[in-house]
Amino acid sequence: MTSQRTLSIIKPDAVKRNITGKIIQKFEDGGLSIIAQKRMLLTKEKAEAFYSVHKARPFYNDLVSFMTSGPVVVQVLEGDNAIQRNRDIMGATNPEEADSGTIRAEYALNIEANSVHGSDSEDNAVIEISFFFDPSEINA
Ligand code: IDP
Ligand code: MG
Repeated sequence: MTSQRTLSIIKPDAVKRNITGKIIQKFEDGGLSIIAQKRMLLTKEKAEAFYSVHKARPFYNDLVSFMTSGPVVVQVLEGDNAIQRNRDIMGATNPEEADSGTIRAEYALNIEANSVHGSDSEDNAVIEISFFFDPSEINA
C-alpha cells in the first residue's frame, strides 16, 4: 500500500446543512487523515478554473453557480491509496447510484449538489492540491 494525498471539497450544500463534521467522520472512519483544511467562498473565476475540464458539458454553468452559492471546505486527505479510497467513501456521482453507507448515498441532495468532490487520479490530485494549498499550509 502506498500513502497518497488527495484533494477533497465539502460542497456548499453540505456546509449549509452543517454536516461537515458528519462527512469528516466518514473520512476518518475510512482511514483518511486531514492534513490541511480551510473554509472559503469560491469566486466565479476560481470555480470556473477548477472545473474547466467540464467546460463543454451542459451542466457546467449550473455547476459553477452551485459551487459559488456558499462556502466550501477544502481539504488535503492522506492515507493508504487515498485517491481511490476517498472515491469509495464518497460513492457514485449520482446519489441514486451510490452504494449504501457512502457520503453521497447518505447526504447528497441530487447529482449536482452531491456534497463532496474528490480527485480522480494521481496527476489530478497533485494539480488540485496545488490549486488550493501552498506547500507551507500542508503539515503531514
Ligand atoms: P465526480 O464529482 O464524481 O468526479 P464529475 O463527472 O467529475 O463527477 O462531475 C463533477 C461534478 O459535476 C459532480 O460532482 C456534480 O456536482 C456535477 N455533475 C456531474 N454530472 C452532472 C449532471 O449530469 N448534472 C448536473 N451536475 C452534474
Ligand atoms: Mg470528477
